[in-house]
Amino acid sequence: MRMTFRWYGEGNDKISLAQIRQIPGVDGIVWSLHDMPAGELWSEERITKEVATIRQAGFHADVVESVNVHEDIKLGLPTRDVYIDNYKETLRRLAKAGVKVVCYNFMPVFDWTRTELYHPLKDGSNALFFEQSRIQNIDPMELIKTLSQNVDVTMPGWEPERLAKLEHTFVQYQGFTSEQLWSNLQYFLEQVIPVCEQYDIKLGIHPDDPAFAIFGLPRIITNLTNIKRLLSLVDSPYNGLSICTGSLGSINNDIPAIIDQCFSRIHFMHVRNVKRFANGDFIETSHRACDGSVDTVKVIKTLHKHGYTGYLRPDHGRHLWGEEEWARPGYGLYDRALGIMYILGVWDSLES
Ligand code: CS2
Ligand code: MN
Repeated sequence: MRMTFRWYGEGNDKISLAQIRQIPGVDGIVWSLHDMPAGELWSEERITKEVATIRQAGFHADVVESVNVHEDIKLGLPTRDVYIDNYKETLRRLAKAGVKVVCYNFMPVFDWTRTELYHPLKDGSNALFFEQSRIQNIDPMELIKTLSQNVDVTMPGWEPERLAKLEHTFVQYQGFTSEQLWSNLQYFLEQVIPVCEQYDIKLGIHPDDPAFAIFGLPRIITNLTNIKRLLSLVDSPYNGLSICTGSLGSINNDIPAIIDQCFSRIHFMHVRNVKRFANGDFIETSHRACDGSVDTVKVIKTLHKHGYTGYLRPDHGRHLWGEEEWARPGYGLYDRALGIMYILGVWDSLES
């Protein structure tokens, strides 16, 4: 297992590489060009510069999360081919810069969705929260406006250019079915995977978060059956997975079973915990197994049993010790660092 940490880049992340350096066990930075609109070609200069910054600080830059997929590709519009060509060229350039794995997702319109960013927990910290009844009764535009009011950072999938077009995008998705989404995903993978094979760069799709349809938009990367279907769309090791225990844990998935059955295709792991409530709400918790609904110990044991040598990172953490004042929602320093120590603690005890 190779421990990594997601970092949003110089001037864009309040956490520094020097701080990350002090977390035991982290040897790689998961990065992206976060200001790059989905569908744009990434410039070689920008890629080289970012990789150099990361390497100079003593880390590898093997994992990119994410290269976002343009909405026209998901919608299957005739204009998709231009964006797919850009995607292929970006992959070639990343591979040349030494990148090994690219994480992406195929969720219509939104990346991860929550109804509250700072929901209080009993211990005095706060965390991302999802409340079913609020999602059902709120207009998505209104939700986004409310959530982004007090946040001066851009969250993944909430980039300004996406939000600006939100109303129009919703109209485009009217009547859109999950089968259409599957077929557009297949079209995309059939084009892109041969490039991955040629340049030795692996794709790992991130599960949908939460793992069920919201706002009437289909979501397909949600459970074992669908993950197997995804893997069979193009049967190549380069068509792989980023398994996120928190996303899959938003419903009652047997994550160790998913790892068992799809192990050879897992290139990247996100480990975090969520507590599900009987009414379908869920809140993000510490990484500890007993704090949430995901048996994170069993997840780590299962990876260890298979001899996992791929990349892994802690995912969202709670906001601790007042860091919600400055940290990006879900991406503070403290709980992700604690999460790493927990994951490594379990791993090391298995090793010994
Ligand atoms: C996060 C996502 O929701 C999550 O679990 O890890 O923001 C993730 O980074 C993207 O969906 C990957 O494309
Ligand atoms: Mn994740």
